[in-house]
Amino acid sequence: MDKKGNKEHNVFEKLKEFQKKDLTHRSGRILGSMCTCPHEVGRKAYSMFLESNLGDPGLFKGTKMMEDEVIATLGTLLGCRDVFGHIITGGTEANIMAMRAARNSSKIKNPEIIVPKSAHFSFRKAADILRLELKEAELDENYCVDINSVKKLISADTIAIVGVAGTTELGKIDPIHKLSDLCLDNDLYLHVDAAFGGFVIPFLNEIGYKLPEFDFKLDGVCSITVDPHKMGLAPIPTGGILFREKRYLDNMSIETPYLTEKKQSTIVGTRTGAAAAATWALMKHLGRDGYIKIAKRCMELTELLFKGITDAGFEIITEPTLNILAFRSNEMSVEDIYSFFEERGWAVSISSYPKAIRIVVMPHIKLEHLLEFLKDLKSIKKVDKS
Ligand code: 0PR
Repeated sequence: MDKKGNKEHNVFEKLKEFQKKDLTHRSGRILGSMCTCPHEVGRKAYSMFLESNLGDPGLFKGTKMMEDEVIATLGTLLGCRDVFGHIITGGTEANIMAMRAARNSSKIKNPEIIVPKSAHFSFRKAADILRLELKEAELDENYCVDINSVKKLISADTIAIVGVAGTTELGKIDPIHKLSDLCLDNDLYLHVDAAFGGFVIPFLNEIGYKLPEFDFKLDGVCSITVDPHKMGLAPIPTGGILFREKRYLDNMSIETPYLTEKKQSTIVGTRTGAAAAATWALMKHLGRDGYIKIAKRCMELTELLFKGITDAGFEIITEPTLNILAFRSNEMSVEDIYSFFEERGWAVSISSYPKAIRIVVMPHIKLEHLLEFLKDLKSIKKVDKS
């Protein structure tokens, strides 16, 4: 640190230099991310509550009221108003909390969890931190978890099963109703990772998409991850964890002797209230209609991209269920396609099962961006042959 401070103006000039090196969502060049431009209303609400700490909620009673309202609204959206939970940093923390709740609610000595092969890597972190044995279930031909594979993995040490509603790489929805029945029959904890899908599936279903049930309407579902900082348009870091029963939070609560709350169940201690405020403001401002419009537009653009990629002669891995799609070519390696786009300033990503170029059509992506992308895609083959 400099001994003497610098003029604010000079500091901000330096900040701008750093910022210039970053990509922006607004440019439409980020095609492989689940983040997006935070909505203006979320930004404003976030900056209003910068000093609010939900780690000591007695000091910030208004913010705590907002968090409670946000949890109830998310619960209602996901099939049960009377849920218990918190607004936290994101899907990783939510998944770790869910696995911790499941572990602390069981008496098994060497606990195991079963997750689909498609599960986000945050479950590996959870398994590592919580010393859980992680077993991976196979996928079916539609890249959803194979229920028979899950059944085969159940042992006397299984404490929880995970299903995903909106897989990270392909946007698929596991057969949660089957997992729910299985968990009810075997008295097992079922966690649904809807970090991505939680802010899309309910809205698409309202306009007739007929996507499968995945939420608390299914009796076996014990907890759900739902991230406002993905399709909810909230600023980073804003995640959500919902539990059907309060005992799951109680089973992992730690006494907090000198705070305004007596017990704390979250992993993070000091945690921003701004995330709860931003989510509260966004849900109030956009309403269900606003989110329906956003989800519908993303799906329409995904369908347009799907058609464009197919017409350009590339192979789509699977028809998109949500606003994520992946493709490959039988003439060119995925790495070469990736480099081709990278050289032209596009940030796509690579999915792993199977290896393919993955695109997430987030709300910051406009028609013009996709048309430009498709133009570049069509030129690949010419470049490849020359
Ligand atoms: N669960 C699912 C289904 C996810 O897709 C993700 C993240 C998580 C949990 C973890 O959420 P947090 O990252 O909020 O802890 N999915 C994205 C991914 O790994 C996150 C991401 C976002 C990655 C933007 C890159 C990026 O540029 O692909």
